[in-house]
Amino acid sequence: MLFKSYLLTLGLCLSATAQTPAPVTDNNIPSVIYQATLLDKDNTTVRGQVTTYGTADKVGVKVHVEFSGVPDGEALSYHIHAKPVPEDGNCYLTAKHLDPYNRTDTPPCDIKHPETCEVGDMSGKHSPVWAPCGQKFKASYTDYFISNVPGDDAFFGDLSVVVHAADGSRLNCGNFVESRSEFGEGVDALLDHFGH
Ligand SMILES: *[C@@H]1O[C@H](CO)[C@@H](O)[C@H](O)[C@H]1NC(C)=O
Ligand SMILES: *[C@@H]1O[C@H](CO)[C@@H](O)[C@H](O)[C@H]1NC(C)=O
Ligand SMILES: [Cu+2]
Repeated sequence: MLFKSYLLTLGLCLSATAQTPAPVTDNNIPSVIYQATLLDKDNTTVRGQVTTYGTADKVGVKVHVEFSGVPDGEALSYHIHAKPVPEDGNCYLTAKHLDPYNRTDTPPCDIKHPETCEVGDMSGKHSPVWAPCGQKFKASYTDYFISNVPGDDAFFGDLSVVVHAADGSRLNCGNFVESRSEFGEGVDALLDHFGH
């Protein structure tokens, strides 16, 4: 205990859990944007995008999520999956979650300890998808464990997003594609441009 308090007074952080924590990504590319757009499918109303932005300090990746057509009264989950969606749009061919540290999805992600969750478990780390009837689900957050650097263990830019019903079935999915920011520096530059 003394040792731990000593470290804390030095401003260091210790994890209290047994699971090996995912490292914070601190070398992300500021100017890169990756966006995944859900497919047009005729057996689900769920549509939308997950857009990611590098930031000037390179620590973590900013994520903006907008999903419409969320079934009334349901809370959906969504993840980054380990393979892209193939040409035929089959969300079941995207393998499991992005999980470079082999944690698996058991036990479930604890939102209070996101560093111990599967890297791809976005709803586990940041809350599930819910919206009042007729409204969109919107969320913006920084994810400290995904990476927009090709070749990094936690790189997601060539992978997919899958949205699931409560029973785990796969409602919709889409692949990330890269778009360079026309303002050069990801979300910070965008916000500066619009005077925020
Ligand atoms: C996770 O499992 C894969 C496949 O078995 C293996 O190649 C990889 O080295 C493992 N990674 C870690 C961090 O244990
Ligand atoms: C939607 O249709 C596809 C292709 O027929 C099927 O694989 C999938 O299970 C369906 N999804 C739902 C939620 O019914
Ligand atoms: Cu999933």
